[in-house]
Amino acid sequence: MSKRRVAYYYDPDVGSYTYGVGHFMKPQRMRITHELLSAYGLLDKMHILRAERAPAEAMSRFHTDEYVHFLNTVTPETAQELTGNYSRFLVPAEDNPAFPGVFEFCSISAGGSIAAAQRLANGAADIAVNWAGGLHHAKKREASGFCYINDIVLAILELLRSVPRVLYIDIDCHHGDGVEEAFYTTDRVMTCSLHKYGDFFPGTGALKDRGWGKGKGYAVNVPFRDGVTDDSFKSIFEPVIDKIMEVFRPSAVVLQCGADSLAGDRLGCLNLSMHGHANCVQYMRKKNVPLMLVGGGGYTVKNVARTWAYETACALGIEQEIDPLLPWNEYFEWFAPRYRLEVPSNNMTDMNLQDGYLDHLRASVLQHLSELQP
Ligand code: V1S
Ligand code: CA
Ligand code: ZN
Repeated sequence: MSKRRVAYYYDPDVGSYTYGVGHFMKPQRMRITHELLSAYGLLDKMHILRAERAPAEAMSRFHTDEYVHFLNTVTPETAQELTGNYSRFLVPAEDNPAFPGVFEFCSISAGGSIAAAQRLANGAADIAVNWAGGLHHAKKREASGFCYINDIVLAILELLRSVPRVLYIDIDCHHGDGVEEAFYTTDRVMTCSLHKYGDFFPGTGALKDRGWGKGKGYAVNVPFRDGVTDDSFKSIFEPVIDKIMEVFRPSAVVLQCGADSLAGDRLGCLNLSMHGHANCVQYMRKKNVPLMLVGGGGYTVKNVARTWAYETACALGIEQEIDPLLPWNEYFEWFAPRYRLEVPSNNMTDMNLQDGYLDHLRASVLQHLSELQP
């Protein structure tokens, strides 16, 4: 397997922002991931880049001027008034608080993904990584599900300036609704989200939702039940991706690596091990198409850092050289008592294996995709 030029976007300030005490989203996870990369000696093996922070004008390529202006102005003190008692922009406020520095945090996240897209588009990198990105729920005129600015939509719009077709793949436990909605009526972007579906946020992403107008067939949804294992996930992911590569022939791929699909996540309910999750990165790398990796969800912080560090090694193609025992690092005590890299799966029941659901799901998605062929 040949080498890949990997560009890694990281802003050392990103870990200092906090959504507030008790909120599940912890920007500190990017700092811990970075520390693991440093401890493993991986930073010397890729281009480390600090992107320019995205200005308001760049965000307005997708979001409304009114919403971007609001985000650029709001403070914890003015939030109630500027949102009309939380009736617009930040609904609900518990999910999407107006935390101090929210606009700068969004500028870092979006700036990284836009710069990553530019680097892929101009051919200076084969794989570009922005673990601060992946905020897939943000809508044109409002925040949703801990996401304020949709860095993924902005990155895809940037790629579309240079390439004809972009494939978006989303392995976060939640449906990638904001990205799907943004490109629902176009055949230039195919979105494919795998997620838990049924009595689960955000409630969208049914198998039958497949795009509209020119975009009919270009939205792909894989709605899982609780407890997906590595084998179940792989048995759908690989054939579905192979079929998409055949019928859609993307010129670039954006892979959202939300880590709440891992076993033991505080919000998720799937059962992937680190290796099962990272198989998606390894599989896409082998496709030899410009590839962007972004973060997303992930609420058991130590496991997010483990997985994104390992997936960075996968991007470099040196995962075989990674010591399964964690090297000493600034956050070493977080990894007690095992001090190992692996995130194991657990013994929860895979509800997808009941009543032939998994086989039905795979067959349905593959059937939909075969209808796209001329
Ligand atoms: N599941 C879940 C969940 N938990 C919370 C939450 C709980 C306590 C807090 F202090 C703040 C938030 N919110 C939710 C979900 C949103 C999940 C977002 C996932 C994001 C991602 O991983 O895909 C990408 C970064 N929100 C809801 O379920 C909405 C409510 C309906 C229930 C929770 N309450 C707090 C708000 C309304
Ligand atoms: Ca998903
Ligand atoms: Zn999620």
